[in-house]
Amino acid sequence: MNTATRLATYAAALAVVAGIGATIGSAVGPLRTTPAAAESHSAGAHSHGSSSAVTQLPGGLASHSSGYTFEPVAAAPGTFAFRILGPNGAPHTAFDIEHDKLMHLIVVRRDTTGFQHVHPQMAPDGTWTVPLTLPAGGSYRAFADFVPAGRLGLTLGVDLAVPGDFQPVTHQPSRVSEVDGYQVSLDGTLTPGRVSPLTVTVRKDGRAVTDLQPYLAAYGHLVALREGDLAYLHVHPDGAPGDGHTLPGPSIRFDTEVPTTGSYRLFLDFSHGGAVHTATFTVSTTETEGGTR
Ligand SMILES: [Cu+2]
Repeated sequence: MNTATRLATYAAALAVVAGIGATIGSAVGPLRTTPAAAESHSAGAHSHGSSSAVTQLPGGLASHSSGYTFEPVAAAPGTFAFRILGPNGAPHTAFDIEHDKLMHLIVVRRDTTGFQHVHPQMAPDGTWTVPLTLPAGGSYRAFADFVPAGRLGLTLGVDLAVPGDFQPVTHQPSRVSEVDGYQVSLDGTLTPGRVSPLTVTVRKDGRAVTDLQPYLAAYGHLVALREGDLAYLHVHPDGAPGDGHTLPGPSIRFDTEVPTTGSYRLFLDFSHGGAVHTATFTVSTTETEGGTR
């Protein structure tokens, strides 16, 4: 498909997405990354010395990377559908499980409100579908976080536009989140280019929660987005349920690495009382711990 055809297809497909008359936004073009650098989990990934200068970007900034393409397709109202095209241009169907799932889809409005984390199902032809409603006007970013079988993990992103009034929300630094009757606090500092331990602590009605339920093979799942461009950052829980030393709360530890100075929005999914809750934080690399508490 040439670019014009492809964009026309996107527009036609997205007009159907969730019945919202969406059109494609500014999905950026191919960007140069190396598979090893693009999604490396190692703190030293930035120091691979080489004469070939390669732009190393965090995940989620491109719809195409390392040979794979995130392509929305037409879907019934209230449903989002897409394919991941492989290096040969055909829909890719072989994926490895990561955090209990073959595919993680994160959708958030570009002002980082309305965060959703869902798990699409794949048909044999490689088409993924998931119920999805985008409730308010604005430009949204959809992230597909997956691992092609036998390869390194990737996060690809596309924009979804929803017509309607848009009132952007700004976020002040915040290390305490109130959600569904829970009080969730965040400790730790973000240091650019270094793995920084972050600890979240979950309380309900002021009492420590010590019976968190496993969710996505952990007691919590943390997504970090850089404010300004929504770079998507991998965050790894430290310890897993059943490993003999990780307790089911009240604290959950994460190893977080942010690439640059700036402000980051953090979204913590945790499971308790049979439901998944999402706590939200806003942390700047320049603030010192305790400065805003
Ligand atoms: Cu997920």
